[in-house]
Amino acid sequence: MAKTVENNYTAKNINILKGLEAVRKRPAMYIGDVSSRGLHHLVNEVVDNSIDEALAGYNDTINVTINKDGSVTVEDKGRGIPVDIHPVEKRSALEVVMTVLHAGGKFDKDSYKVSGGLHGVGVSVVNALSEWCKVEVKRDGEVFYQEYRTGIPTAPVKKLGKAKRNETGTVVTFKPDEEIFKVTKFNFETLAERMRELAYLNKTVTITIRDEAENLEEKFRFKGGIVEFVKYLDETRTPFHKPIFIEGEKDGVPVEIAFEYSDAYSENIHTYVNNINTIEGGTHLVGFKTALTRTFNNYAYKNNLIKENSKISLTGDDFREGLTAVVSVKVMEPQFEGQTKTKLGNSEVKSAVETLVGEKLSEYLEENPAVARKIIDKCKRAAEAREAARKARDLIRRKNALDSMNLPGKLADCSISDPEHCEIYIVEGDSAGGSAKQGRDRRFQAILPIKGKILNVEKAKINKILENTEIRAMISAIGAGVGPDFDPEKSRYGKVIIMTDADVDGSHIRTLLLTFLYRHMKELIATGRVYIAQPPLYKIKKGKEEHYAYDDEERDRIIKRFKGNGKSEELDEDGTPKGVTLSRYKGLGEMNPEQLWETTMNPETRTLLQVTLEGVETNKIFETLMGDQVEPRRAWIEKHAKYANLDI
Ligand code: 0RA
Repeated sequence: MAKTVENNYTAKNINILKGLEAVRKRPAMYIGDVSSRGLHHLVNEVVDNSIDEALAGYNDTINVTINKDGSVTVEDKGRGIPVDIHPVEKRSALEVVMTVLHAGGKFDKDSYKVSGGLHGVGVSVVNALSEWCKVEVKRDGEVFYQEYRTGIPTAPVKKLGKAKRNETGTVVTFKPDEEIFKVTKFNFETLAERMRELAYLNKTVTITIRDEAENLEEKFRFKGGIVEFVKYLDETRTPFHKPIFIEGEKDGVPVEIAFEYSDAYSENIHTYVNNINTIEGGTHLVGFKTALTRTFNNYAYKNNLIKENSKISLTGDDFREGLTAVVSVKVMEPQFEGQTKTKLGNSEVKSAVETLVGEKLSEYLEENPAVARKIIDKCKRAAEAREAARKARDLIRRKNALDSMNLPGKLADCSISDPEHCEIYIVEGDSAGGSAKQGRDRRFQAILPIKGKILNVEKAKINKILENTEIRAMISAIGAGVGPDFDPEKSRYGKVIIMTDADVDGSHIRTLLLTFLYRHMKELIATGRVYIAQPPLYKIKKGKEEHYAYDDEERDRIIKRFKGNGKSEELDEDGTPKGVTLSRYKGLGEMNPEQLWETTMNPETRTLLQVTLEGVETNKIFETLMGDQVEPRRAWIEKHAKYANLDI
């Protein structure tokens, strides 16, 4: 008998090792990637568990600390990970949760599980990808402890002593494994942005984030929840009423929505399912939009704000101009779909949101006629502007200028036509465009050179935008329409890659291009089709050996290695060891076609930065960087001086 148990135990251990090995072998399958994004995802994964405790009503405090040694600590006051001996596994539940894949351990069925997407993979994944990890649990009046190396326990769970009266909670500290991650340095701002968002979405929780190395700290607690979130998003705009707040539960779906209108032109809707930002939208968004259009239209007709015989008719787009909204729903078994698995598919959520918003918004409008009138006036103005924009588009379309039947002369198209396998490089300047045309693989890579600074679409009227030669070239090359007509599925390329010089001008041009795509082809970004090429910054040469460095850190590492090989400690004028030459690439034009292919365009060796709409700052960043007001722009650049290359 004892033998069987022992064998079982061994078999279980082997399975665990296999599980951990699978995670370490293919980390990207579990956390998306092993770049900075995946690294920060580790923290989110642990914090999600602490948030789950808050949603279950047991936790009001989360403290996140970036420690001096590069590890991160996440502390909460939840129930603590269970520690009782697991009846089947015959060992502490704590060890099971920390080492078995998907044992994330929501033993209670009625919690808001997070499935699909990148979230909800469980703390065991964080543990497996950490050089070391330590966890301390306060539960049942005692303190329990276990430690791991690359996910494997170094010893059984032990008791450290008594916990203070009634104190419970979990403290997880982990050091991401340098053998797995390309970058292991945590960025305070990146983490703070997500913590701020979580604090807005979960108004009962206080989240503190500290950086011990940089001596930074921020504390987030928003009693007003998403109402405060909307105000924060609209900080740079002038709303003309207090946020409208709708809350309730329909068919078992809790819904919370806050929104307001301002004098802005863009639409700014953020949707969440179980605290996950659903960038591609989905049924909750559709339900909200449908209810908004119908309710406002009904109210307007009933109150004679739109005449029966009026020439203008108000469409959904008109009711969303200048709208800032946060839609947050909780779904038991969410189905995530779409290119980036951030689109909610559950059909029952559409009707839940639609019904609730229909009811509550009608009530609100009846009770606040002055606000209702202001909003509808604004929508009427939007309809007029939309009509003017449509005319401008039609005028240009009649000349076939936006059509992919009429490809721009400067485009060097690729020979195959399956969009999934094709990519277009939008390249700054004719000379770099020339190198790219010669260096590319013409079967699947198209090149569109554009001239210098394109138009700043944040400041221009729609007819000016559509008359701009460079912008028209992009629209017809991509071939999926523009503005409200844009359809990402029609894109002639699966990847749209922006390739600019690694200098201030290049960064400006990249921002202008991104601003255009963000405002007029947003779904292209939301569906994960927009990328930024990463040309090297340096070439380091010693004898016949040649290396490229993509940032200063890598440059220093390579130089150090060369130094290690050399006998002399003497240095050249440029700080490199004797015989080593360092050259900085100022522009793409300085590379010959072979070098450009090898360093930046060859899919086997290049690094592409995918542009995402993650985080709530995107809209603000564009408004700040590209808008009219100089002062906020100066302040932003000053605050983000280090990241002024706009790594969105
Ligand atoms: C498994 C089950 C329960 C909670 C947790 C895990 C849990 C995990 C983490 C990770 C960080 N903080 C955490 N807090 C809790 C449910 C507990 C119960 O049923 O008592």
